[in-house]
This record gives sequence, structure tokens and C-alpha cells, in this order.
Amino acid sequence: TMPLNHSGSVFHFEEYMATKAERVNKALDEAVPLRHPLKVHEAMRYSLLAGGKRIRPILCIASCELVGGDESLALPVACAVEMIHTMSLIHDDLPCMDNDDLRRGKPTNHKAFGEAIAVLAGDALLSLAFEHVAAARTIDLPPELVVRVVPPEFVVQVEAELGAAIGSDELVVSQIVDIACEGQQIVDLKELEYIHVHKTAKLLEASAVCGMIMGGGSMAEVERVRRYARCTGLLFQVVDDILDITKTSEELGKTAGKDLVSDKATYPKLMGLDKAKEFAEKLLAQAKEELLYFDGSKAAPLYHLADYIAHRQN
Ligand code: GRG
Repeated sequence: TMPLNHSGSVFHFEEYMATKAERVNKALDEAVPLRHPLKVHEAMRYSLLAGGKRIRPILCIASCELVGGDESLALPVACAVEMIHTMSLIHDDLPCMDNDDLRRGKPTNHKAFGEAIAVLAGDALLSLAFEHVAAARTIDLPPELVVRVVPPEFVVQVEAELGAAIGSDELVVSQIVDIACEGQQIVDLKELEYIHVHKTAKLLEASAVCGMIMGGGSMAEVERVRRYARCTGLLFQVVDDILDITKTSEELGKTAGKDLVSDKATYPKLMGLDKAKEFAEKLLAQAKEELLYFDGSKAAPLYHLADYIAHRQN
């Protein structure tokens, strides 16, 4: 069966994802050349180029293209959001945080390079992300296209949007609340949603919004996509919680639902597996509703991206 978007035309989502991911991977590779000091650049490249679904940069590019912007306009910002995402994973895995040994199928950054280098590689990626956005002021499009100079105020907007999404009011605070809730018996739905919105939805939202800004989207367009991305971001986390349970029970076959018995608060734990699945479907429908504002064939990538996030298996 052919994948159809809401305007009824054919859209090849997997091909789209693979093509965009390849483009992003190449740009990331070029953004962090191996240079002096070797160890830290090696560590940055190790985590940045370790794979990953590239959902945030693709969301950024798709949003830019939704309002008619060329992919090249969004690419530097797309790389920046992936740098920020990767650095948050490196720091999240540290012994003083989640203390994880594996990430993206490989030993975590501190396991491979030691804690000091892992901290510094994260810091350097965060700094490079903003340097990279600043470099997006002028972008050389392919010669057959006109060279577009992105208005400086667009770049400032992007920097403000990104900065706000990861600072002490957003990503950082989610980590603090998350740590505070660890092992706590009474975490309610409101607290859980707070953590998830700040931890996951905000960076997805910023990725989409920054793509829209680079593409020259109007305020009304930006706000639609912002709401779409916020729903999709929360959806991402609800699905993550559901997968945690279903994957664990499938893999082990014996002990059903690791997270139903562990300390960590999750949606299935707080509302039950069926209700959590219902909630996920509701968020998916809400996200898609925001896209009805746009031309169906132009919105197809975002439409299918939400479907992918809702129904992914990892
Ligand atoms: C100063 C930016 C900054 C961060 C410090 C460590 C920290 C505060 C926050 C932790 C943020 C965190 C670990 C969020 C989880 C995000 C998440 C949903 C990760 C999984 O994303 P996927 O599935 O992973 O997109 P891949 O590997 O595919 O990219």
C-alpha cells in the first residue's frame, strides 16, 4: 500500500528520512573536523556521528521547506539542534546524572574518553552550536539559485529561540526536576508532563520553529508549527514510556514491564497502558490538526514524521 498524505497524494517517507539524514550527517561531519586538541574533537565526533534518528534536524529542515525555504537555509540550524541534542545526551549519561554505559549502540562518551573529556566535549558542542547558527547569516546556495543572505534579525531570533529552549527555564530545569523526582513515590501526571515538555518537547519545538524562521515563515505559520511540534514532542515521550514497557516485556518474556515496577514515573505507570496509548493517539490527532492550516502536499513530511514518532519501534 502506498503511503498517502492528507491531500491524498503519494509521499515516500522512508526515502525522505534517509535522504535528509544523509545530508545532515555529511554537514555534521564537515562541521567538526578532526583537529587540535585532538582528544576533545575526537570525543565530539564520536557521539555526534554515532547515528541517531536525526529527528530534530529533519524536523527543522521540513519546517523550512514547508514555507518554501530551501534546505540549505535550514541546514546550519539543523546541525546546531543536533549538536545540542547530542551534548545533552553526553551529559545526561555521566555518572553524576543517569550513569549510563551505552548510547546509540556504543559505549557512552565518558566510558570511551573519560569523564573530563566527556564534560568538555559536551560544552564544546553547545558552544559550537551557536557559532554554527551565527555562520548561517550568509548561506551560499547552489550557484543555480540566488545567494540568499538571511536577515540578521532572523538569526538573532533563532539564537534566542534555541537559547531559551535549553536554558535554566527549559532543558536544564527538566533535568533538575527529573533528579528531584527520582525514587519519589508520588509523582503526579502534572509533574511528569512538566518534565517531558521541558526535556523533550521544547527542543523539538525549537527545531521546528527555527526551521520556519529560516524559511521566512509568517508569525501565524510559526505558531501553527510550534503547536504541532509541542504535541509531537510530548507524543515522543509518551511513546518512549510505552516502548520501555512493551520492549522490556518482549525482550525478557518473563518479567513483564520493567518500568511498572521500577521507581521511575512513566505515563503507563500513572494512567495504565491502555490510557497511555489513547493519550498518544489524541496527541497525534492534535498534531495533525495543526497541519490542516497548510497545503497538504507541502505538509506531508511533518504529517508523516508525527506518524513515525507515534508508531516507531525504537
Ligand atoms: C545545557 C543543553 C543542556 C543540557 C543539560 C543533561 C541535561 C541538561 C538534560 C537532559 C536532556 C535529555 C537527556 C533529554 C532526553 C531527550 C531524548 C528524548 C532522547 C532520545 O532522543 P532520540 O530518540 O535519540 O531522538 P537519537 O539517539 O535517535 O538521537
